[in-house]
Amino acid sequence: MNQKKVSIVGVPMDLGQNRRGVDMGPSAMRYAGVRSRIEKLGHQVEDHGDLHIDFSEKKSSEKKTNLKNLMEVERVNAMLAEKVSHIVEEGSFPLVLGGDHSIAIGTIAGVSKHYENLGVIWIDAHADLNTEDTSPSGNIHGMPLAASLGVGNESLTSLFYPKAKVKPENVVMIGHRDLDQGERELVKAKGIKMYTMHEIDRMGMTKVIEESLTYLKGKTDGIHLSLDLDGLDPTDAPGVGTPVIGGISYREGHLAMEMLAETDLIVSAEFVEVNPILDEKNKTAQVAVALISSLLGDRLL
Ligand code: B3U
Ligand code: MN
Ligand code: MN
Repeated sequence: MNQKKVSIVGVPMDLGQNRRGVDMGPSAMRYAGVRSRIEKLGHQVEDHGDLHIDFSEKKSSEKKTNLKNLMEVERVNAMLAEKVSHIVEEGSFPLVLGGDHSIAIGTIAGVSKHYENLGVIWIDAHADLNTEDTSPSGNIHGMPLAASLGVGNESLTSLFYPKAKVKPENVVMIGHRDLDQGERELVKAKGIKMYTMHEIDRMGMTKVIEESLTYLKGKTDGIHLSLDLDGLDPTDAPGVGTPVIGGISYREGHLAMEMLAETDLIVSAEFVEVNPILDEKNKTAQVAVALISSLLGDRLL
């Protein structure tokens, strides 16, 4: 793999969901050696530290909506978009460490400003395609993909610039096994390409990634990887807020990352939902760091 400049941004956000602890995700991944692992691959790393989250905002007055902590989630995502956009401008690879998945709204907004047709590969147990009308929880971490497609509350869809950030035909979803009814309907209505665990079991991860890249190649000018650690099986990634049995194995995860690395099409990535409080001896952060390393070109030989 070509040597890159990689810029790490930590986003200790936990306001997009109900369980405390995911705010410690960036720390846990740093503790697991994310920087040195990437440097060992020959890349130049700059760690921008963590964005500041105002947790007290939780109790303050909100816009009239059932979206939890909307104002602070919106503020942090706007800051993140700005930061990520700047990193892309500098010719560096943004690597965003979460934090809950609501931060994908900011990451994708920042990257997509520089790409007419940004592709997105979304690896997750959940679809994150809810809106304030379909969400069973009001948790914004269940909505970032919908928001990036321009669907949902305007505060989220118009973040950074007032346009949809990604086109539905430029999205591939992988690893799903927990969908809400509104999400199913949106996948069908928008014709989004989705490889659930069923397809992974039937076709194997190799074919899933090959097909995904063939699907995105040609029509996209760069691909963002958004990886929710709960896409992996809870035996391999137990430290997540909403584990769902029957997920992607450690080996399948690595295979996917290695195949993505071989293409050189990935222009940015985020690894989210690591929750050290629910983890076993930082295992999930270590898995995340190992996957990051594979995505950036790590090979045995
Ligand atoms: N789809 C549900 C549950 C959920 C989404 N993302 C996670 N859980 N991690 C929701 O609340 O939108
Ligand atoms: Mn998610
Ligand atoms: Mn998830």
